Amino acid sequence: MKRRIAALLMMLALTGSCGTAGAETALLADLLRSVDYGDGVTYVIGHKSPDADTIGSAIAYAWLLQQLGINARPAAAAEVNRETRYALDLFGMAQPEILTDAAGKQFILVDHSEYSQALDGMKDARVVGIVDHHGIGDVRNTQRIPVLSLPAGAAASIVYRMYLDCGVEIPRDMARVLLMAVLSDTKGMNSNVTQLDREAVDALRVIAEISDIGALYAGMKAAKASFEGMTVSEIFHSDYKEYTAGAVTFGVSSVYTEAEESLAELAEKIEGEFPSLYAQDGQDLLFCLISTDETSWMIWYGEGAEQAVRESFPEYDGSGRMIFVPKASRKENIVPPLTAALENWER
Ligand SMILES: [Mn+2]
Repeated sequence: MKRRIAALLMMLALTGSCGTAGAETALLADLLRSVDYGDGVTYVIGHKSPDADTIGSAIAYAWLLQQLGINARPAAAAEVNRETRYALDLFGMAQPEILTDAAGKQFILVDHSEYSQALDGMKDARVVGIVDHHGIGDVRNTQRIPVLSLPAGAAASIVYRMYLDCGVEIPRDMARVLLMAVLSDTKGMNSNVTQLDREAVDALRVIAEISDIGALYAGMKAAKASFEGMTVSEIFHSDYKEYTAGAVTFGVSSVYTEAEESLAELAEKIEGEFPSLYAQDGQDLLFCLISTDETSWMIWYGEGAEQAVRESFPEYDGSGRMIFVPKASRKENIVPPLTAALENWER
């Protein structure tokens, strides 16, 4: 009963503070509130190897849900990557609490919807919502929960839209982490961009009070490309995702470097460590996409990995590495053909 009253008060407060929030715009807020969240905390969390979109979406979506009277808290599956840390430091904001085991807890997932990319133990957790831009994963809950997936360059662009649809004003700090997130996933609005991302960035840059988004993204990119003091395993895992296709599991790392001349050096280093990375990750196949702004090199490891490349990329020349010009996107150019090829394999 107390919760109900608190929610009603919150609704009144929102309606009072935001004159434009009419009956139509409050519909999504009502639907989000209608879920049975129980008495405990609901963690809002993104995927493993957290990137800027995963972190920005978790922080901003948890904040939105808090405004709706929901006991939501942002969380992360690991330390944030360098790009994200750079931006959060710049904004004077803290990284979310790090969780190591999902079992027994309650979650809303952002920026992923597959168990293979979720915090360990997620199959033994309760998932009460999903906001994603990667299609539909295998996370299950047969109860009535809000699941929102849209064709967007970043999950954060969807979260931005949800603020509008809930009639909740976006504060400066939330605009900043959302902007950080969209710029990261769209490579500075140069990749995977949809109309939703454009609308989000146009609005967010004003609220965030960040006039030069090019400079913000350049700083993030430079931080990401700095491998100083990092082991090869840390470089490989700084942006690493795991997938399942039929009976085959595979991991794909994406490494960004600013300098063309570092491509060969990085490829050699990672190839040298592949046996131990392979043992560590427990996947059937490993791939690594090393990119500059212009080009990508793909390298791989594991029995059948080269065969998978042959089947997925008919243009592969058999040289042991594959070069993409212009650069390739893991999400757009690498994972879909690999998945399609590997789905027919028997193991
Ligand atoms: Mn994303």
